[in-house]
Amino acid sequence: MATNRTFTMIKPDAFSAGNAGNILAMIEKAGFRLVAAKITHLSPARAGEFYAVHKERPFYQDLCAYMSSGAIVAAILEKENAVEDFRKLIGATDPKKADAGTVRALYGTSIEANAVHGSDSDENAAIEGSFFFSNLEQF
Ligand code: 3AN
Repeated sequence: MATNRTFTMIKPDAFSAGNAGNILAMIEKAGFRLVAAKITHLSPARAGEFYAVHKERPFYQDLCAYMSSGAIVAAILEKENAVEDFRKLIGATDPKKADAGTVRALYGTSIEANAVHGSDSDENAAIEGSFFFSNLEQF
């Protein structure tokens, strides 16, 4: 995947609250192109695989249970400087600490249920995108 791409998930809290459309609109308004997107549902095992990097953290089990608790949107986004600009758009991990107007400040409800995921590096964006989309050369 090119380095002008990032990967996001609209998490179960935001999806079940009916905020997926508003969040996607915010993302497009900020200049990101939707390259690929799908509504899907992670099993606990798949959530565990996605968050394997956090395996040793105390919140890992809860995070996997939460991320497999309902439907999500998985999407690949394109924009110059995508990874960094998207992290600015979504705000800090803890919605209480996120800047006003960011996605997490608007739609997150807790540090765990923080509405969206955003890749933290170009390398992880590519890995995470491939986790959900197998035929990336078509996009
Ligand atoms: P970010 O998503 O901002 O990159 P990470 O990678 O540190 O944050 O954490 C991954 C996910 O783990 C977060 N999006 C959040 O859902 C959850 N998480 C992070 N820190 C905590 C915490 N202290 N307690 C519960 N869940 C957490």
